[in-house]
Amino acid sequence: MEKNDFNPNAAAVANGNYFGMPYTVDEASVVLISVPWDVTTSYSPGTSGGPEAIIAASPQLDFFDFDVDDAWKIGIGTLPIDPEVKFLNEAMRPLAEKVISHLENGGEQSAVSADLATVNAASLLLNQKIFQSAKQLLQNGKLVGLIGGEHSVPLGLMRALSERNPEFGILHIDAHADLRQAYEGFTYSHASIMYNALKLEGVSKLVQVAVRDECEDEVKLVNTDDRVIQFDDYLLAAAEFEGKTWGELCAEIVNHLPQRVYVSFDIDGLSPELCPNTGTPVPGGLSFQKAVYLLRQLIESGRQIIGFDVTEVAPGEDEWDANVGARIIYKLCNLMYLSNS
Ligand SMILES: [Mn+2]
Repeated sequence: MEKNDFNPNAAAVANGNYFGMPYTVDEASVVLISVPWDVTTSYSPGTSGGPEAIIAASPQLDFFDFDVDDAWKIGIGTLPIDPEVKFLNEAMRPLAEKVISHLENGGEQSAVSADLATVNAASLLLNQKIFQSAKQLLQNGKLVGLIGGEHSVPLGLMRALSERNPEFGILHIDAHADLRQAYEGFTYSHASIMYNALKLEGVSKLVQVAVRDECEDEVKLVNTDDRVIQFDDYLLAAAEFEGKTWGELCAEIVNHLPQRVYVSFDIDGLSPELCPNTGTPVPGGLSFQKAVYLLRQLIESGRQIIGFDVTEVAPGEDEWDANVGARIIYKLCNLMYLSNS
């Protein structure tokens, strides 16, 4: 794919597309779905502004990729933000806030059950919309990435992939295990995405990296479900303090994954200075270089990235969070393309 009038060495133009890419969705090989949604965010909202902040910040990236030749020619397309999703998010957020503050003040869940039911129905509708968009794009031969929003949003994409892939693993980079069976009454909570993902038929493995904040029930699930392998942040740090290299640890992580891999990248898996405005920051976590090295090793091993999400990027007063998010997204787009060609 070539665009004769596009100069990848010049400053990119802000044109509403991720990275200022000059491709339509039809022309693109990789298509990004934006999901401005932060309804169930419990601590600090703002991730619904993630996609627009990343689109605004991303044209400043250079197109050269250290792993993929002529990366800009891959064709990364931007599916326009669905205004109905934005509207639904704005309508549901106040209801969800009411529920969250009621429960956090010790109130009974039964007193807010009507509001909870409304929010859960809206989340279900969102999941169905994302599923339909993703299914259509996959049918058209596109590779799909999804940009949140909070971490509840990729379930529809995972479901669309599950229909086409009888067996795949999830590489899950996150400060949290996200294995709660509903959180604060929200069936499709940001804290439940992997609990819900494990119910999809295609998901044969869940490998978690950099987790450092989880509840007893989540640990119990990790210890009892053979499909779940957790490389928690303390275990990773201790191994390195005692002489193991990050390269050796990445080989162990990758070895647990099947051939086909979905990457679910919650930005708070990184060290919090790389995502200071994210909804639920936690000390510790991966450096940018460690995360990129892990993704590179995944591809080096011959595994195929069948889809990905990057979630929980929230804009702050400057572009920093969005800048970091954009770089992770560009790397994932390029490695996904490489692993499928
Ligand atoms: Mn998460």
